[in-house]
Amino acid sequence: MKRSLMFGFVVICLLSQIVNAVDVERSYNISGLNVSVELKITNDNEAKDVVVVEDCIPLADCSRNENLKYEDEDGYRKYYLRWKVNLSPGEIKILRYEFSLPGPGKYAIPSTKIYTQEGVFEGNVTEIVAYCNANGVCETPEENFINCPEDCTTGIEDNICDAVKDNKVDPDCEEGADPDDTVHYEEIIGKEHTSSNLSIYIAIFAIFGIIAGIITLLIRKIKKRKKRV
Ligand SMILES: [Ca+2]
Ligand SMILES: [Ca+2]
Ligand SMILES: [Ca+2]
Repeated sequence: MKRSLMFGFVVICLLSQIVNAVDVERSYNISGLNVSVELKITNDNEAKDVVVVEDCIPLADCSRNENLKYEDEDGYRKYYLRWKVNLSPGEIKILRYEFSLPGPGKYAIPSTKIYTQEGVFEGNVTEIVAYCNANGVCETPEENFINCPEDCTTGIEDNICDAVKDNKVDPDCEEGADPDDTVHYEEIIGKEHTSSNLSIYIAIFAIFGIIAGIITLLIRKIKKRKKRV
C-alpha cells in the first residue's frame, strides 16, 4: 500500500514538472484579412532545445514566412511553420509570423505544439473573426454573397450560385439551377410534361388491352356454350 502511494506521489511530481516545463501564450492582431501572430514561449529553470510548430489555417496564405514547411497527406498539402529554439533557464522567447485569410468568416488557429525531450506541450486553439470590408464593392474572390451580403448582392458573379428568384440569372449557376433561368427552366418543365403524358398514354393503352382481353374470353365462352346446346 505504502509502495503504491509512493509511486503515485512520484508520478504526480514528474507530471507537474512536465506540465510546467514550457508554456506558450498566443496573441494576434487582425487588419482586414491580414493576421499577425505573436507566440510567447516561457521556459522553466532548465536549458533546453525545443521545436515549435504552428499549423497554417487551411487555404490561408502563410507563404510570406521563411520557416514555412509542408507535408502531403492523402492528396492534401498541409502547411505549417516550424522554429528550432534554444531556451536558456527561465528564458522568455517571442516568435512572430503573419498570414492572410482566404476571405471573411470565422476561423480557428490550431494549438501551438512544442516538442521537447520531456514531451510535447500544446497551447490553446485561438478563434478569430475576419469581417468583410463593407465598402459598397464586392471584392472577389475574397468576398461573396455568403460572407459579405452587404456588398455582394444576389445574381452577380462572385463564385457562389445563390439560386435566388430575383429576376436575374446568376452567372455562377449551372444551366437551370437559378429559377430565373427561364429558358432552361421551361425546357425542364416541357420534358417533365412530355414524360408525364407518355405515362398516361401507356396506362390507357394497358387498360384497353385488359378490357379487350376480357371481352375476347367472354365471346369464346359464349360460343362454346352455343355449340354444346
Ligand atoms: Ca467590399
Ligand atoms: Ca453569384
Ligand atoms: Ca436569380
